[in-house]
Amino acid sequence: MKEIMILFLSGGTGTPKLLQGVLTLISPEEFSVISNVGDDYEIYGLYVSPDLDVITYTIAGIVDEEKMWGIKGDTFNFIQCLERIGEDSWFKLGDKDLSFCFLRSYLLRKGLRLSEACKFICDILNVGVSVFPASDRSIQTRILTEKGWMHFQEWWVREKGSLKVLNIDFKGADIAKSAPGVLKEINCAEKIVIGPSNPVTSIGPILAVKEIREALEKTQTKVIAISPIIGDSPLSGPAGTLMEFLNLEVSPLGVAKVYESFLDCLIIDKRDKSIAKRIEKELGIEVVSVNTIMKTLNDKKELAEKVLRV
Ligand code: FO1
Repeated sequence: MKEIMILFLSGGTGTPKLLQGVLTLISPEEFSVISNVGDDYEIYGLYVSPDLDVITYTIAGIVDEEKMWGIKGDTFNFIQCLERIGEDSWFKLGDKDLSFCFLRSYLLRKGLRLSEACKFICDILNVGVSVFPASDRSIQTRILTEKGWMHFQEWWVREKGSLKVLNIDFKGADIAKSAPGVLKEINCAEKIVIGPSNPVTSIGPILAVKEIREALEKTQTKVIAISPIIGDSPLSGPAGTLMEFLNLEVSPLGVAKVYESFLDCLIIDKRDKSIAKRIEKELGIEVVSVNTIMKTLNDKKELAEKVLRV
């Protein structure tokens, strides 16, 4: 039986870094994670789930901490072979990373659900934390550009995020149900934390699942978010460009607006103290300002301590 239950909603990069800090403070049984699946991408005949993987690899202690995707010390023989035969090789999937993606694809082909395949991989890697995909159904983040609609990975990695965003869609989200266990986690959590991930393409597809958004809006549990935006720029990734497209102010206030209907407290960076009053006044959301830049393990631990204390 779990004692304290903290539920994290996570994309890649920022929230997994925070989880590294959380792991220094509480045991894996005391928290669980719901992952974005909007970035999931079928390439080279494999089902790649970047956010599920970075969460799992981070908790297992094998993530490539410099990139915050892939496995540390991985080799790229497969990608080099593709290059040699003149195939597309822009999505740099490492060999060890590929083996887990292959296993997932194999299990899915055998008829398992994504959440079941995720549990298998977590067990192999001794990940004691319960990690859930937001949904077992495909939710695909797609971006409209002047070259037409493309998958998020094609826009972000292949085109280096350089094409103007004309529209964003979470294909399949309208009919997606939450994966088994997800609603129970939301309803039983003692605290819900939306990590410092991109509010549009990392947390957005999770919230696009109607059941999940409704459960967050209904819960009496305190919902906390950490702003991934400091000043007017994101800590990493395309959050700024995508928030601008949605006419959201690229600031912690813009982040608070995305989560407004269920958010109780927003943690912002101490450099943004001046915006705290606006958020509290305009949205009635409590604001806590601390250092949110996570460069060292100590930074991650200190931020995790503050999050657990709120
Ligand atoms: N990001 C890149 O910028 N370049 C890559 O070649 C790349 C490959 C890749 C392979 C597996 C994986 O799980 C993630 C990978 N990513 C790569 C990261 C990914 O595109 C995004 O950063 C996440 O989807 C955002 O959370």
